[in-house]
Amino acid sequence: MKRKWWHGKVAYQIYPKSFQDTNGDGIGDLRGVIDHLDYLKSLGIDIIWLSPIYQSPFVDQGYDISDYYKIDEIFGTMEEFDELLAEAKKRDMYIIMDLVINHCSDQHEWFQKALKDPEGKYGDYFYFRKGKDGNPPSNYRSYFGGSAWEKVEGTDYYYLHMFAKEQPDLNWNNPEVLNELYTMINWWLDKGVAGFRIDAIINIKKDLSFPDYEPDGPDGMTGIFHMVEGVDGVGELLEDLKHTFEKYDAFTVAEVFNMKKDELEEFIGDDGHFSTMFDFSAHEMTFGDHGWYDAKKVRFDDLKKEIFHAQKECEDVGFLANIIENHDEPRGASRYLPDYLQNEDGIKLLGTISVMLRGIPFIYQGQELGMENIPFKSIDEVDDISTLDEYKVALDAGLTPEAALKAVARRSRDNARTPMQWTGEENAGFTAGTPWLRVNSNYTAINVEKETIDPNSVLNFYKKLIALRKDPEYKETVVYGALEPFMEDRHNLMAYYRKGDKTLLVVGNYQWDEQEITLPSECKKVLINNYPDMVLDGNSVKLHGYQVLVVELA
Ligand code: TEU
Ligand code: CA
Repeated sequence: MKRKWWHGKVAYQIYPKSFQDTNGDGIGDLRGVIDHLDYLKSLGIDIIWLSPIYQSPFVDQGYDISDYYKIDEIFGTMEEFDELLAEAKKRDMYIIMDLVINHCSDQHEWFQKALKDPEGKYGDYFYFRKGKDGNPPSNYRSYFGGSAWEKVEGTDYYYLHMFAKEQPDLNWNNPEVLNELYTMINWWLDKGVAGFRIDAIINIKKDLSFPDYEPDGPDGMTGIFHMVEGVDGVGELLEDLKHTFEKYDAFTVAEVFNMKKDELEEFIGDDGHFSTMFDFSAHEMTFGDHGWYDAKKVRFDDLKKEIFHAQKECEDVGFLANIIENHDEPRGASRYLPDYLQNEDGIKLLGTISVMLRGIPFIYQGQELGMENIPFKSIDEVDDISTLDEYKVALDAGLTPEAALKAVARRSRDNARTPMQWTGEENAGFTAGTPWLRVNSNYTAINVEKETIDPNSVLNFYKKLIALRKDPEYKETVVYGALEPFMEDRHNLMAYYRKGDKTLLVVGNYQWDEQEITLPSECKKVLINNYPDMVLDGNSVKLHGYQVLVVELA
């Protein structure tokens, strides 16, 4: 594997709207990000991914961009963005932007022009097709529910939107569109952004015959992902993009779902289209067959199997970006730990398992504090477009309103979007005004201020984990060492080696009962421990409930 500048880095995702408000409008802003760069630096963060800050009507929280060259005024100004870049640079930190190019906003000038003349130049920037006998061109259900085709009033035309109807898909077969996108990408790279997180990229490849698929729900439609799975050749579309990134030695992390088995090398190999891509294997395990309401509970042994499988697949190919949560997922602490044990030890165990994997760790804002899901009191508290749709899906499936709320609350994207918890003061120190989304009431116990001074806090534990990745003595092993499972079949035990110039063993006891294991060789040094002690007798270790260790072996 070719060595790259980002291999040893640790990344952090900021959801700007919920990070820090500085002008009292209840919405996080760029000034708030600048103000906390030192906090992130002290945590050990190198790369910051900003969820979209471009001009947007916010139908899907900024993932609907109406001008790729403007900072939305709710976040601040371009001058402030430049200041952020400069301040990050001073601290040896890198900023990456969210690149949302499968679709734009229906308020984008391209789409406004297209609507006026679907057969004209701008009509070809999108996918306008005529309906079939008064029906949409095909039976696709969009990711956010309802038909993926929206009728243009007063014409026979429909346009394609894989997400909300306010997010029309861009036509990647039109060279003019690609030119517009490449120009824009170059413009941001010239400005000094270090790269991009690339949104929903697998969806850019369409089957232009737009075939119908077997309906998979009571609405008679079929999830549009069936079209994605049924078409090959996304890689061809990505070639030029790759050269653009190469020119700048940019770091890119792709959001890829529904990848074909043989595409891994093409995506993240030495000459791959992206630097890395997220490992969503844990997240994917909780997908329901019909919606969030029939989402599956994850058994820890299965989770472990998935993680090891993903690591194995990429061991000779490249690096995955490892996550526990992001802005589309519930909080890991609430999701991957059983209810009765969502405590600090469990949270530290999850964090260790993830951060010590081979790959690039991405920490989502608040994860380092052990932030948890928010108990929604009513569906009226929900902002997220996807949650509102899934609520409807659950009701349509016959769930009572109470049951439907409970089901979608577990999985809601808003769980991760509640304001960052900075202090124990009102609104967790996030805003002096009214927060756009309710602050989780646990903020008096879980916040940066409190955790900074508590040596045993989740925050200080994360600092140690990240510091270990960067420790000159262990860096080579943690970054490049092979990952090998240890005692893979032991129930409720997650254990793996990292083997480089040193041999490390990561062991986590995912249960309340003690568990005894025998180390394969002598323990030279304990590097990470979420308990004050380690019960060692010869080479045998008695692990406490939810104990996690990283040890150096002889
Ligand atoms: O998500 C794309 C995605 O593929 C979805 O699976 C998404 O996770 C799901 O709909 C959640 O309910 C990306 C962004 O991360 C997401 O926030 C955006 O809403 C979406 O693209 C559209 O841009
Ligand atoms: Ca603000």
